[in-house]
Amino acid sequence: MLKIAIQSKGRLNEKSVALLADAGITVGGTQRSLISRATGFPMEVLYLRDDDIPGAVASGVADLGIVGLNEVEEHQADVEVAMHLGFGKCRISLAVPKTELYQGLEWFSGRRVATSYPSILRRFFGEKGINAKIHFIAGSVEVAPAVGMADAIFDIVSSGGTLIQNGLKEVQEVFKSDAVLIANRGLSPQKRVELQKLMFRLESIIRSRGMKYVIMNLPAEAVDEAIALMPGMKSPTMIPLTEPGWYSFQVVIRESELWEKVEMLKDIGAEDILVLQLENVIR
Ligand code: PRT
Ligand code: ZN
Repeated sequence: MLKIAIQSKGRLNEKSVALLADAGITVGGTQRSLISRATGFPMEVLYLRDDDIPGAVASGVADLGIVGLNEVEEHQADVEVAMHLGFGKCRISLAVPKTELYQGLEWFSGRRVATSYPSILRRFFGEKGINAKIHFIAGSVEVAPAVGMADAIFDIVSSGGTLIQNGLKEVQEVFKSDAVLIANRGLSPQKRVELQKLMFRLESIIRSRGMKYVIMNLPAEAVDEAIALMPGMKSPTMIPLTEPGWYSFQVVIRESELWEKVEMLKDIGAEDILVLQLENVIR
Protein backbone atom coordinates (compact mmCIF):
# COMPACT_ATOMS: atom_id res chain seq x y z
CA MET A 1 0.00 0.00 0.00
CA LEU A 2 1.27 3.50 -0.85
CA LYS A 3 2.23 5.82 1.96
CA ILE A 4 1.89 9.53 1.16
CA ALA A 5 3.33 12.35 3.28
CA ILE A 6 1.40 15.60 3.43
CA GLN A 7 1.92 18.77 5.47
CA SER A 8 0.42 18.35 8.95
CA LYS A 9 -0.63 22.01 9.16
CA GLY A 10 0.16 25.17 7.24
CA ARG A 11 -0.52 26.55 3.81
CA LEU A 12 -0.42 23.33 1.82
CA ASN A 13 -2.33 21.13 4.26
CA GLU A 14 -5.87 22.17 3.38
CA LYS A 15 -5.29 22.25 -0.36
CA SER A 16 -3.57 18.85 -0.32
CA VAL A 17 -6.49 17.35 1.61
CA ALA A 18 -8.98 19.06 -0.75
CA LEU A 19 -7.22 17.77 -3.88
CA LEU A 20 -7.25 14.22 -2.55
CA ALA A 21 -10.90 14.61 -1.52
CA ASP A 22 -11.85 15.77 -5.03
CA ALA A 23 -10.11 12.62 -6.29
CA GLY A 24 -12.37 10.54 -4.04
CA ILE A 25 -9.75 9.98 -1.35
CA THR A 26 -10.70 10.98 2.17
CA VAL A 27 -7.92 11.64 4.64
CA GLY A 28 -8.19 12.97 8.15
CA GLY A 29 -7.18 16.60 7.49
CA THR A 30 -5.18 18.07 10.34
CA GLN A 31 -4.57 14.98 12.40
CA ARG A 32 -2.90 14.72 15.73
CA SER A 33 -1.80 11.20 14.93
CA LEU A 34 1.24 10.90 12.69
CA ILE A 35 -0.27 8.33 10.39
CA SER A 36 -3.78 7.38 9.28
CA ARG A 37 -5.52 5.23 6.70
CA ALA A 38 -7.25 6.96 3.78
CA THR A 39 -10.61 5.83 2.45
CA GLY A 40 -11.46 5.60 -1.24
CA PHE A 41 -7.94 4.52 -2.22
CA PRO A 42 -5.56 2.02 -0.63
CA MET A 43 -3.23 4.54 0.93
CA GLU A 44 -1.73 5.55 4.26
CA VAL A 45 -1.22 9.21 5.07
CA LEU A 46 1.76 10.49 7.03
CA TYR A 47 1.46 14.01 8.48
CA LEU A 48 4.79 15.84 8.57
CA ARG A 49 6.28 19.34 8.62
CA ASP A 50 6.89 20.39 5.04
CA ASP A 51 10.67 20.58 5.64
CA ASP A 52 10.71 16.87 6.46
CA ILE A 53 8.70 15.64 3.47
CA PRO A 54 11.42 15.60 0.75
CA GLY A 55 13.79 13.64 2.99
CA ALA A 56 11.07 11.21 4.07
CA VAL A 57 10.29 10.43 0.42
CA ALA A 58 13.95 10.23 -0.64
CA SER A 59 14.69 7.73 2.15
CA GLY A 60 11.55 5.64 1.56
CA VAL A 61 9.90 6.44 4.91
CA ALA A 62 7.08 7.61 2.61
CA ASP A 63 6.54 6.53 -1.00
CA LEU A 64 4.97 9.83 -2.07
CA GLY A 65 4.71 13.37 -0.81
CA ILE A 66 2.87 16.60 -1.53
CA VAL A 67 5.17 19.55 -0.89
CA GLY A 68 6.38 22.87 -2.32
CA LEU A 69 9.03 22.46 -5.03
CA ASN A 70 11.04 25.00 -3.01
CA GLU A 71 11.48 22.45 -0.21
CA VAL A 72 12.63 19.77 -2.67
CA GLU A 73 15.16 22.20 -4.12
CA GLU A 74 16.36 23.48 -0.73
CA HIS A 75 16.98 19.98 0.60
CA GLN A 76 18.41 18.74 -2.73
CA ALA A 77 16.27 15.67 -2.20
CA ASP A 78 16.83 12.84 -4.65
CA VAL A 79 13.17 12.25 -5.50
CA GLU A 80 11.11 12.10 -8.64
CA VAL A 81 8.82 15.08 -9.29
CA ALA A 82 5.82 13.11 -10.56
CA MET A 83 3.48 16.03 -11.26
CA HIS A 84 2.78 19.69 -10.62
CA LEU A 85 -0.43 20.18 -8.68
CA GLY A 86 -1.39 23.72 -9.66
CA PHE A 87 -1.62 25.27 -6.19
CA GLY A 88 0.80 26.86 -3.70
CA LYS A 89 2.31 29.00 -6.45
CA CYS A 90 4.99 31.37 -5.21
CA ARG A 91 8.52 32.56 -5.89
CA ILE A 92 11.61 32.96 -3.75
CA SER A 93 13.12 36.37 -4.27
CA LEU A 94 15.76 38.71 -2.98
CA ALA A 95 14.36 41.90 -1.45
CA VAL A 96 16.08 45.00 -0.11
CA PRO A 97 14.84 48.04 1.89
CA LYS A 98 12.81 50.17 -0.51
CA THR A 99 14.96 53.24 0.16
CA GLU A 100 18.10 51.52 -1.17
CA LEU A 101 19.46 52.51 -4.56
CA TYR A 102 19.65 49.06 -6.16
CA GLN A 103 21.38 48.70 -9.50
CA GLY A 104 22.20 45.02 -9.69
CA LEU A 105 23.35 41.90 -7.84
CA GLU A 106 26.69 43.52 -6.92
CA TRP A 107 24.69 45.34 -4.25
CA PHE A 108 24.71 42.10 -2.23
CA SER A 109 28.51 41.77 -2.08
CA GLY A 110 29.56 41.84 1.57
CA ARG A 111 25.98 42.32 2.78
CA ARG A 112 24.01 40.13 5.21
CA VAL A 113 20.99 38.34 3.76
CA ALA A 114 18.47 36.60 6.04
CA THR A 115 16.64 33.55 4.72
CA SER A 116 15.02 30.20 5.48
CA TYR A 117 16.41 28.91 2.16
CA PRO A 118 20.21 29.14 2.62
CA SER A 119 21.05 26.32 0.26
CA ILE A 120 19.14 27.73 -2.76
CA LEU A 121 20.61 31.17 -2.05
CA ARG A 122 24.17 29.87 -1.63
CA ARG A 123 23.96 28.15 -5.00
CA PHE A 124 22.52 31.25 -6.67
CA PHE A 125 25.16 33.60 -5.28
CA GLY A 126 27.83 30.99 -6.13
CA GLU A 127 26.73 30.92 -9.78
CA LYS A 128 26.69 34.72 -9.95
CA GLY A 129 30.02 35.14 -8.15
CA ILE A 130 28.50 37.22 -5.34
CA ASN A 131 30.15 37.01 -1.94
CA ALA A 132 27.38 37.74 0.58
CA LYS A 133 26.82 36.61 4.18
CA ILE A 134 23.87 34.28 4.45
CA HIS A 135 22.04 34.22 7.81
CA PHE A 136 19.64 31.39 8.45
CA ILE A 137 16.38 32.42 10.15
CA ALA A 138 13.58 29.88 10.57
CA GLY A 139 10.62 32.30 10.51
CA SER A 140 9.56 35.97 10.15
CA VAL A 141 12.45 36.61 7.79
CA GLU A 142 10.78 39.79 6.54
CA VAL A 143 11.41 41.67 9.80
CA ALA A 144 15.18 40.98 9.83
CA PRO A 145 16.26 44.24 8.08
CA ALA A 146 14.07 46.44 10.33
CA VAL A 147 15.57 44.96 13.51
CA GLY A 148 19.12 45.22 12.19
CA MET A 149 19.71 41.47 11.82
CA ALA A 150 20.31 41.69 8.08
CA ASP A 151 20.62 44.15 5.17
CA ALA A 152 18.29 42.21 2.88
CA ILE A 153 16.17 39.08 2.74
CA PHE A 154 15.63 36.08 0.49
CA ASP A 155 12.10 34.81 1.07
CA ILE A 156 8.92 33.46 -0.42
CA VAL A 157 6.78 36.03 -2.18
CA SER A 158 3.27 35.48 -3.37
CA SER A 159 1.20 38.68 -3.65
CA GLY A 160 4.10 40.89 -2.53
CA GLY A 161 2.00 42.36 0.31
CA THR A 162 4.34 41.20 3.08
CA LEU A 163 7.32 42.91 1.45
CA ILE A 164 5.42 46.20 1.10
CA GLN A 165 4.22 46.05 4.72
CA ASN A 166 7.82 45.69 5.83
CA GLY A 167 9.23 48.49 3.68
CA LEU A 168 11.03 46.12 1.30
CA LYS A 169 11.17 45.83 -2.48
CA GLU A 170 11.66 42.69 -4.56
CA VAL A 171 14.77 43.06 -6.72
CA GLN A 172 15.53 39.56 -8.03
CA GLU A 173 13.39 36.48 -8.47
CA VAL A 174 15.51 33.35 -7.99
CA PHE A 175 13.21 30.33 -7.86
CA LYS A 176 9.63 29.64 -8.94
CA SER A 177 7.65 27.10 -6.95
CA ASP A 178 4.33 25.33 -6.72
CA ALA A 179 3.05 22.27 -4.91
CA VAL A 180 4.26 19.03 -6.46
CA LEU A 181 3.64 15.32 -6.03
CA ILE A 182 6.99 13.67 -5.39
CA ALA A 183 7.82 9.97 -5.44
CA ASN A 184 10.57 7.75 -4.11
CA ARG A 185 12.87 6.68 -6.96
CA GLY A 186 12.87 3.02 -5.97
CA LEU A 187 9.13 2.26 -5.89
CA SER A 188 8.24 -1.40 -6.44
CA PRO A 189 6.46 -2.25 -9.71
CA GLN A 190 3.23 -2.73 -7.78
CA LYS A 191 3.51 0.68 -6.12
CA ARG A 192 4.28 2.23 -9.54
CA VAL A 193 0.94 0.87 -10.79
CA GLU A 194 -0.82 2.38 -7.76
CA LEU A 195 0.98 5.69 -8.39
CA GLN A 196 -0.24 5.69 -12.01
CA LYS A 197 -3.81 5.18 -10.76
CA LEU A 198 -3.47 8.04 -8.29
CA MET A 199 -1.98 10.34 -10.93
CA PHE A 200 -4.77 9.51 -13.37
CA ARG A 201 -7.31 10.72 -10.80
CA LEU A 202 -5.33 13.82 -9.85
CA GLU A 203 -4.75 14.80 -13.48
CA SER A 204 -8.46 14.68 -14.26
CA ILE A 205 -9.19 16.89 -11.25
CA ILE A 206 -6.46 19.40 -12.04
CA ARG A 207 -7.59 19.57 -15.67
CA SER A 208 -11.15 20.36 -14.61
CA ARG A 209 -10.13 23.13 -12.23
CA GLY A 210 -10.59 26.53 -13.84
CA MET A 211 -12.93 25.08 -16.49
CA LYS A 212 -16.70 25.59 -16.79
CA TYR A 213 -19.41 23.78 -18.67
CA VAL A 214 -21.61 26.23 -20.54
CA ILE A 215 -25.02 25.42 -22.01
CA MET A 216 -27.09 27.92 -24.00
CA ASN A 217 -29.92 28.18 -26.47
CA LEU A 218 -28.61 29.32 -29.83
CA PRO A 219 -30.39 30.29 -33.06
CA ALA A 220 -29.26 28.22 -36.10
CA GLU A 221 -27.76 31.25 -37.87
CA ALA A 222 -25.34 31.86 -34.94
CA VAL A 223 -23.94 28.32 -34.82
CA ASP A 224 -20.87 28.87 -37.06
CA GLU A 225 -19.82 31.96 -35.13
CA ALA A 226 -20.32 30.20 -31.80
CA ILE A 227 -18.10 27.28 -32.89
CA ALA A 228 -15.38 29.70 -34.02
CA LEU A 229 -15.64 31.48 -30.67
CA MET A 230 -15.56 28.31 -28.54
CA PRO A 231 -13.99 25.26 -30.15
CA GLY A 232 -14.38 23.25 -26.89
CA MET A 233 -12.44 20.05 -26.21
CA LYS A 234 -13.05 18.05 -29.39
CA SER A 235 -15.91 20.19 -30.66
CA PRO A 236 -19.05 21.63 -29.05
CA THR A 237 -22.18 19.49 -28.59
CA MET A 238 -25.37 20.60 -30.34
CA ILE A 239 -28.83 19.21 -29.67
CA PRO A 240 -31.85 20.50 -31.64
CA LEU A 241 -34.55 22.10 -29.49
CA THR A 242 -38.17 21.17 -30.09
CA GLU A 243 -38.60 24.75 -31.36
CA PRO A 244 -37.41 24.76 -35.01
CA GLY A 245 -34.31 26.87 -35.80
CA TRP A 246 -32.87 26.61 -32.28
CA TYR A 247 -30.16 24.45 -30.69
CA SER A 248 -28.90 23.68 -27.22
CA PHE A 249 -25.19 24.46 -27.62
CA GLN A 250 -22.85 22.94 -24.98
CA VAL A 251 -19.14 23.49 -24.54
CA VAL A 252 -16.29 23.46 -21.99
CA ILE A 253 -14.46 26.78 -21.62
CA ARG A 254 -11.80 28.32 -19.40
CA GLU A 255 -13.19 30.20 -16.41
CA SER A 256 -10.79 33.08 -17.13
CA GLU A 257 -12.46 33.57 -20.55
CA LEU A 258 -16.00 33.07 -19.31
CA TRP A 259 -17.34 36.62 -19.13
CA GLU A 260 -15.68 37.79 -22.33
CA LYS A 261 -17.18 34.81 -24.19
CA VAL A 262 -20.59 35.22 -22.58
CA GLU A 263 -20.78 38.83 -23.79
CA MET A 264 -19.86 37.79 -27.33
CA LEU A 265 -22.41 34.96 -27.23
CA LYS A 266 -25.17 37.33 -26.20
CA ASP A 267 -24.18 39.61 -29.08
CA ILE A 268 -24.68 36.79 -31.61
CA GLY A 269 -28.05 35.84 -30.17
CA ALA A 270 -27.43 33.22 -27.46
CA GLU A 271 -30.13 33.02 -24.79
CA ASP A 272 -30.58 31.30 -21.43
CA ILE A 273 -26.87 30.75 -20.79
CA LEU A 274 -26.22 28.23 -17.99
CA VAL A 275 -22.73 27.99 -16.44
CA LEU A 276 -22.01 24.75 -14.59
CA GLN A 277 -19.18 23.63 -12.35
CA LEU A 278 -17.00 20.90 -13.88
CA GLU A 279 -16.00 18.20 -11.45
CA ASN A 280 -13.80 15.98 -13.58
CA VAL A 281 -12.24 15.83 -17.02
CA ILE A 282 -11.35 12.18 -17.70
CA ARG A 283 -9.38 11.40 -20.84
O1 PRT B 1 5.10 23.99 9.78
P1 PRT B 1 5.71 23.70 8.46
O2 PRT B 1 7.21 23.68 8.49
O3 PRT B 1 5.11 22.48 7.83
O4 PRT B 1 5.25 24.91 7.50
P2 PRT B 1 6.02 26.26 7.10
O5 PRT B 1 5.62 27.31 8.07
O6 PRT B 1 7.47 26.02 6.87
O7 PRT B 1 5.41 26.54 5.66
P3 PRT B 1 4.04 27.23 5.23
O8 PRT B 1 2.89 26.43 5.69
O9 PRT B 1 4.06 28.70 5.55
O10 PRT B 1 4.20 27.12 3.63
C1 PRT B 1 4.24 25.89 3.01
C2 PRT B 1 4.56 26.08 1.53
O11 PRT B 1 3.55 26.91 0.92
C3 PRT B 1 5.84 26.81 1.20
O12 PRT B 1 6.98 25.97 1.31
C4 PRT B 1 5.59 27.23 -0.24
O13 PRT B 1 5.87 26.16 -1.13
C5 PRT B 1 4.08 27.49 -0.27
N1 PRT B 1 3.70 28.92 -0.30
C6 PRT B 1 2.94 29.50 -1.26
C7 PRT B 1 4.01 29.86 0.60
C8 PRT B 1 3.42 31.06 0.17
N2 PRT B 1 2.76 30.79 -0.99
C9 PRT B 1 3.60 32.26 0.96
N3 PRT B 1 3.08 33.32 0.57
N4 PRT B 1 4.73 29.83 1.75
C10 PRT B 1 4.87 30.93 2.48
N5 PRT B 1 4.36 32.14 2.14
C11 PRT B 1 4.62 33.29 3.09
C12 PRT B 1 6.02 33.88 2.93
O14 PRT B 1 6.94 33.19 3.74
C13 PRT B 1 5.83 35.32 3.39
O15 PRT B 1 5.89 35.43 4.80
O16 PRT B 1 3.73 34.34 2.88
C14 PRT B 1 4.42 35.60 2.96
C15 PRT B 1 4.45 36.28 1.61
O17 PRT B 1 3.19 36.29 1.04
P4 PRT B 1 2.69 37.59 0.24
O18 PRT B 1 1.40 37.15 -0.41
O19 PRT B 1 2.49 38.69 1.23
O20 PRT B 1 3.74 37.96 -0.81
ZN1 ZN C 1 8.51 24.37 7.07
